[in-house]
Amino acid sequence: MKFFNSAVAIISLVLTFSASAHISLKQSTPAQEAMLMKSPEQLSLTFGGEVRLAKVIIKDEKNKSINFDFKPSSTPSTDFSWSLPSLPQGTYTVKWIALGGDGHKMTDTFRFMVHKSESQKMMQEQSNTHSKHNH
Ligand SMILES: [Cu+2]
Repeated sequence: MKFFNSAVAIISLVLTFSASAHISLKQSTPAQEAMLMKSPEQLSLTFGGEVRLAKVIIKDEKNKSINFDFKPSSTPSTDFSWSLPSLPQGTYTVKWIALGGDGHKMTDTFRFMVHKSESQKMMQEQSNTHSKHNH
């Protein structure tokens, strides 16, 4: 009986872990490693299960936070989106912190790039510097 109890405890622990691990970021806009030719209008996150978002931070390559209208979610959901301010050319890192139904905390980061703005695009095409990029 004692063995049975600890076996059950271990099994439920394993199940809890795998259930939490299954909730992950399924899709985002901009996508991970996206190379955009203009500033994205929105940031959207889609999770594989319902989560409460505790924090979403966007930082530029100088580690400066971008202000947008993020508010922690009070009700669990799978889809979130916010409008973004106009982002200058650069590489951005999105960090999110989410809580699963069991209170398990999950966090991850992804990157996207904003290339030349529309007005700079013609100059970009003339000088054809894209091949000199090192990413
Ligand atoms: Cu490039």
